[in-house]
Amino acid sequence: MTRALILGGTADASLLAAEIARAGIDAVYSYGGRTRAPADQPLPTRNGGFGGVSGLADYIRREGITHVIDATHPFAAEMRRNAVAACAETGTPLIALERAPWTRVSADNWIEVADVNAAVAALPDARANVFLAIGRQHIAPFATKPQHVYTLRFVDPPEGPLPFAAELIVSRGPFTLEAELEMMRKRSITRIVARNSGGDGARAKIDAARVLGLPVIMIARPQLPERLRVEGVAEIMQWLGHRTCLGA
Ligand code: 3Y8
Ligand code: NAP
Repeated sequence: MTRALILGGTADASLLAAEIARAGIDAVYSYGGRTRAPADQPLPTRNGGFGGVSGLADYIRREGITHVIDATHPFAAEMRRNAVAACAETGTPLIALERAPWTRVSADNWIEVADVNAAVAALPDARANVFLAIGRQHIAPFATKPQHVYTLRFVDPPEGPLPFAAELIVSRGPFTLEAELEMMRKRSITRIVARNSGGDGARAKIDAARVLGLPVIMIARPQLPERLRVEGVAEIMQWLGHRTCLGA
């Protein structure tokens, strides 16, 4: 009897949860506890860490999980690595639902970097108007270049003071091209820092940068251990042995 654990927290994971609920498959949806009011799901939901690899392995055994679907974000590297290790330890089938990275088109002006520190180094010395669209957890390194005018965007209001002076937008997305164009023009943004999340929920800022001819410092995805990965919900449903109304 199938009992699936969905490691969620993304728009794709929400689409998958809807399909799994529609198919009547026994499943649990898991959030990491990062935001104050995560979106509701049509499945039993848990919130917060498992307690590392051993905590996840214990959870799998205790809850009788038969399949694990890693539908977390491409930058949720620790969760993704833990899922590979815990599923290997417990012999549980694992599949990743992972959207393709965005690929640069000729009209894009991208400076591709490996990580946040390289993104800071890629900023010019001369004052620029920088939109940091990388969330709340990884902005501290930008404090080493305080000469810039920063606009940040968080899902929730910050608990404490920001590590440097910045304009803050609190919004959870997904975002639209029109709204991104209006925001960038209003704030005279001259440069954007983004992570190559892929998917549609965050790509509007990349399209807006192209329209406005703005450079994007694009942070590449972390390297992850090999595991079975697909890009579509229908393929996950087939892997679970269920046909889907998506027509696959
Ligand atoms: C808690 C679940 C939906 C899902 C929305 C997607 C789209 C909008 C794009 C920008 C970039 C960023 C950030 C972002 C996107 C979707 C999707 C996506 C980027 C929620 C959610 C959770 C989180 C966690 C949050 C991180 C933060 C990252 C903001 C829910 C809304 C920047 C990633 O304050 C914090 O601690 C927030 C942390 C991890 C990255 C960071 O390091 O700060 N996502 N985002 C999930 C959990 O607890 O398990 O609250 O409902 C999900 C979504 N975020 O409903 O359509 O699917 O990708 N999320 C990035 O760099 O791309 C925003 O602003 O342009
Ligand atoms: P991370 O750094 O890879 O994970 C750190 C720890 O958070 C994990 O080791 C685990 O704790 C816990 N965790 C993360 N995701 C979890 C989940 N879905 N269920 C249960 N525990 C989880 O993760 P992150 O980058 O902070 O992402 C956290 C959540 O936000 C994920 O659900 C992810 O899909 C979502 N999200 C992240 C981004 C992003 O940019 N990273 C963007 C959009 C959405 P334990 O070790 O204690 O088990």
